[in-house]
Amino acid sequence: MKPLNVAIVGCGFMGRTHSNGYAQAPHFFESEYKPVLKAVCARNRENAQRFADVWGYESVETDWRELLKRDDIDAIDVCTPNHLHQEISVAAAEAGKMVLCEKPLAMNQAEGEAMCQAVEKAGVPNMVWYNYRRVPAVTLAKQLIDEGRLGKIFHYRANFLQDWTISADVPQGGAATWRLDADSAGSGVTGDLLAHCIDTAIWLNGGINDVTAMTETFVKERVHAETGEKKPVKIDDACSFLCHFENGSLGLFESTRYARGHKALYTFEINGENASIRWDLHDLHRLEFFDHHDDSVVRGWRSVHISDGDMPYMGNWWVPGLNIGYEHTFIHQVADFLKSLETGEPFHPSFRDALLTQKVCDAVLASANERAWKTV
Ligand code: SOE
Repeated sequence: MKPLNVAIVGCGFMGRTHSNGYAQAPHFFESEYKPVLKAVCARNRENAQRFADVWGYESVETDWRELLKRDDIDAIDVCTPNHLHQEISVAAAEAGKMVLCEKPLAMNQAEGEAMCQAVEKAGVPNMVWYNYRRVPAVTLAKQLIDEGRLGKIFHYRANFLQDWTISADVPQGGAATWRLDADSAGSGVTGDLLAHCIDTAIWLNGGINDVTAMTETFVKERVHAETGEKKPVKIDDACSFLCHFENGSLGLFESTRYARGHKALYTFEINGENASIRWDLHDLHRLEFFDHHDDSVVRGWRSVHISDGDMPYMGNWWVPGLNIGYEHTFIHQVADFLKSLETGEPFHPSFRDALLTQKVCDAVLASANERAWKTV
């Protein structure tokens, strides 16, 4: 097996999901390549060392620039807050490293464009961790749509609902709450949650032409965790938008961190001329399917349990009837990335694919600010 020497920058929640992906992929998916966990980088050496001990990283760095000088590292995994994605990814590409970047690609379209140019100029493999494409039920939805089973698509509807920032005592900034600080995150739910919905939507239903959006920031001031100072909150707590897809269908998207009772309710529904599809992250191994061609006396929504060996990815897991979960989406992403290295086929979503989502996010925020339709 050829080693793929990986260094990860950042060791929070996402660092764990990716590390588990590297560790598990070779156990379940055959490949010429095997990820080797070479280094973890974090500003705090103790945190990095603890992470290295848990996940089996061979070494620790506290400055990501040191990783780029090392010949024993092939790929840089950027798991930092969003404001560091561009600088690290561009420098990594210029150093000839493959770049695997956490979503969203960047703080905005201009940064994203610079990142695409850097990886393309360097000719290095690249990918963005929009992991929900690789939930087997979502991959199956893509197959059903591509086979034409839905026919002409009229509607695409998606939600991503959470409730973890309702309390005004949640601070902004710092390790656990940087997503509330515009300087680190760029935006709120738009770049964090809607970005997932938009990536899946573009993948399943094609490009988005234009958008009209509204955002709200319900808690106007929060204490900054690092300075203790109370500062205005500049991220969007909630965002909804309407759009036109290039295929003529209409889109309706909603995301919030203020939907009491919902922790991570990502759902989508697609209505076509012949059939409809519905999916829900809380029940991620099921795909709901309605086929208008069914015999009318038994016609209705079916709930298909995605566990048989002929369903996407499932032949590599347990026996029919047994579920897999959230962490497997990252394992699938690693397995597919290794396959792309083997075959030389480009991996999707690439930086360029993720830039499309970034453009929609920018248009959504501009539309909400200006209270006007915006072309993407
Ligand atoms: C936010 O709470 C978050 O962790 C996102 O950042 C992830 O991308 C999403 O998959 C789950 O929710």
